[in-house]
Amino acid sequence: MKKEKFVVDVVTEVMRKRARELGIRTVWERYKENYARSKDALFQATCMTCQQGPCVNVKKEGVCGMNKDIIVAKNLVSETAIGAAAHVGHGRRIANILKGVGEGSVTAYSIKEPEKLDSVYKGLGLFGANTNEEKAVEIANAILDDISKLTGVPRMLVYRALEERRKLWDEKDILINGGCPEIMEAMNRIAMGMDADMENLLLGACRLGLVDAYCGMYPATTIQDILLGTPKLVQIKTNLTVINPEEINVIVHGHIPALADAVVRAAEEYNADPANNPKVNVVGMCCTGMEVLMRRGVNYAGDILQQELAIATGAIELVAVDIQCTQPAIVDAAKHFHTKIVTTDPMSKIEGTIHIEFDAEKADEIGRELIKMAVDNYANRDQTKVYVPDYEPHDMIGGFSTEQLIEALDKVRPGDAVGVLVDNIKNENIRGIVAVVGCVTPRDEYGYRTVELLRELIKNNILVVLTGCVATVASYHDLLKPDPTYPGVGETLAKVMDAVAKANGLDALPPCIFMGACVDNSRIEEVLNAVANHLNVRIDQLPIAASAPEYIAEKAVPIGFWTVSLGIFTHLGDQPNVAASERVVKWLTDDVEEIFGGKFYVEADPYKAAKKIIEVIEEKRRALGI
Ligand code: BF8
Repeated sequence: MKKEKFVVDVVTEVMRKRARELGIRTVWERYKENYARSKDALFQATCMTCQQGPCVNVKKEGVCGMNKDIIVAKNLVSETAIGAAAHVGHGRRIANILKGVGEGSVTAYSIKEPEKLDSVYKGLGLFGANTNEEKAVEIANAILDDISKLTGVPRMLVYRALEERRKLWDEKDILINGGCPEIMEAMNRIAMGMDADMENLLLGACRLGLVDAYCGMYPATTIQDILLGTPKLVQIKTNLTVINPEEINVIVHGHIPALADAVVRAAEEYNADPANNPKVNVVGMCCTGMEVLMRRGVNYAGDILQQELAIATGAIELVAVDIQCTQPAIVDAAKHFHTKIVTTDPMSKIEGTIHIEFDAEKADEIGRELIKMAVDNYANRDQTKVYVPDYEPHDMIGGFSTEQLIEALDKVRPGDAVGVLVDNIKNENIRGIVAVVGCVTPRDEYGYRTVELLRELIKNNILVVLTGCVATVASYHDLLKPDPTYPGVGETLAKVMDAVAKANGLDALPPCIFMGACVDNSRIEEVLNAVANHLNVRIDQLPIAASAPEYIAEKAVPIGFWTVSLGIFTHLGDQPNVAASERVVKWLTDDVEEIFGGKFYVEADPYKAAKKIIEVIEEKRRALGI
C-alpha cells in the first residue's frame, strides 16, 4: 500500500478537526511551523557550549579547532546521556519505593510476587536475608548501589546480560560502573577541551546504552513486577473513544505506574459505593497507561501525539502526570475546558498546572485526593463542549511479560517452552523475531511507518514483539486484536500462533505480541537471551532485528546503542542529528558492526525498511544453516 492509500486512524483525524475548530493547537500544527523553520538544522554540525562560539553549521572546524565529526559525535553523546538519565531516574524512584515497602514506611504497595522477589534476590548474588521484607530492602539497596557506585560492574548487568556479551564489552572497554558516575563522566568527556576522538565518543554512547538498560529499564521492570504484579494476558480497549462522556474521566499519564496504581485503587474505592454517580473512568496515556493496561486492565486512551486530542474531548476532569513525555502544550489545551492537570514529580513540574508532590508513604491519600479533585471538578464540566467521536474503541490483548510468554509456550510442550519457539524458528514456520519499539512521530502520516512495517513483517512470517507508543497505532489498525482468521499474518506464523492459542484455551493470539512500556524492552532481551542460550549461539548470530520506526524521544537513543552493543541490527525511521558527519554516520551504520555484530540502519520508508530487515534475517539464517 502506498502512503496516499494509507487510512489514518479515523478517531484521531476527527479529533484533530475538532481541535482545529476549537482553536486548540496540536503537535501536528506546531510540527509544521517548527520543522519548516528548522529542518536544515538536522544536517548541521553546531556547537553551542562555550563562549568562543557559538559555532553554527561548522564546515571545517569550530573556534576551538574541533572538527564537525567531533561536534556531531559529542552532541550525540549528550542526547544519549539525557535518555539514559531519564531511565535511571525512573529506576531510582521505583527502587526507593521498594526499599520503603521492605522497611515498612511505605504501606500502599506490597510484595505481590514473592517468587520473582526471590529469584531476583538470588540472581543479583544476594544471600542471607530471612524475610521477603529483608530481601526487598537488599534488592533495592543493590539497585541503588548499581546506580551510584563509582567503580564495579552493576549487579543487574552481571545478572541479566549473557556472559559472552559481558566479556566482549570488557574487551572493548565499554563495561560500565555505576549509572550516575557513567552519566557524570559522559558529561565530563563532552566538556570543552575534552574528548576529541570520534570513535571514543561513540563508544562512550554505547556505555550509556548499557547504563540505560541495566541501571534503568531492568530495575524499573523488575521492581514494578515485584510490587504491582507480573503482567498476565489481559483484554482491554484502546483509543480516545474509551473516554466516557457519561462518566468522570481521569487520565494517568507518564512512566512510573506507582501514582497511577494508587489512582486506580482510589477510583475503584469510589466506584464501589453505589451512592456515587456518575462513576470514575480512569484511562491511560503513554507508558504509564501501558503499565496499568498490562497489570490492571485499564483502558488505553492515547499516545504521546494524542495528548491534546484527549483533552479536546472536553470530558477530562483531571490528568495526573508522573514523569516524561508530557507535552507542555496540554496546558493550553486544558485552558479551553475545566480540565485540571496535576504534576507530581519535583523534576517534572509544568507552568500552569497544579503540583502535588508524590510521596509513596502517602500514596493512598494522594490517590484519593486526586479522585476527589476529579469528582469535584465534574461539576465544572460544560456538557455542550463535550465531544467524543462516535466510534467503537479497538480491542487489544496485552500482558505478555516474559513469564506469561513462557507459560503460554509451556502449554504447547510442557517443560520446553523456549524449545517450542526455537524449533519453529528452525523449521521455518517463524523466519525470525523483530522487536518494534518506541514512539510515534509527527513527521509522517500518523502511524503509517509503524503499521505498514508491521504488516510487511507479519506477512513474511516474522514474529513481532512490541513495546511503547508503536503499540498504540498497532492497536488502532487491529494488529493487537485476536482474530482466528489471522488476517495479514503469514500462513506458517499463523499456524504457530493458532497452536499456542489453542493450547491455552484461546480463540487466537493477536498478530503482534505486546510486551509493555518502553522500560519493558528488558523483557525482550530476556526472551532473546533464552533463544540464544537454547541454540547455543551468540545473540548477534540470531535471526532477529530491532526497529524504532518513529523514534522521537532521547530515551530511544541509548536503547539503540544498547541493542547495537548486544549485536542486534537496529532500524531507525529517522536519523539522529548526525548527517553533517559522514564519518559518524559510517561508524554507526557500518564500522560498529565489526566491534559488536550489530549496527544502525536508517530508513523512513516502511517497505524498504521491511525488505532490508527481512534480508538481514535471511542472511543470519543462512549463516546459522537454518
Ligand atoms: O517511554 S514510546 S513517546 S511514552 S519515549 Fe514517550 Fe516514546 Fe511513547 Fe514512553 Ni517511550
